[in-house]
Amino acid sequence: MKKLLLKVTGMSCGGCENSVKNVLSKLDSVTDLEVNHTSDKVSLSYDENALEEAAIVQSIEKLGYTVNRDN
Ligand SMILES: [Cu+2]
Repeated sequence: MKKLLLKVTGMSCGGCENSVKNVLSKLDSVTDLEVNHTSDKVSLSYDENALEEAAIVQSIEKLGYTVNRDN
């Protein structure tokens, strides 16, 4: 399992958190999912053999949020 920490900007409330959680929880192998709109943090673990990081990022971006990987 690989751990991934992303800074996601654009989330403004608990509803945004839930949108992100819903989408990511449907992806293959994702576990330990935590989303916090106050700190702009999304953290999760996933199986690199089952899922690519780009797919995770794209799923969040499709919702209209901005993903920064430089943290
Ligand atoms: Cu919101």
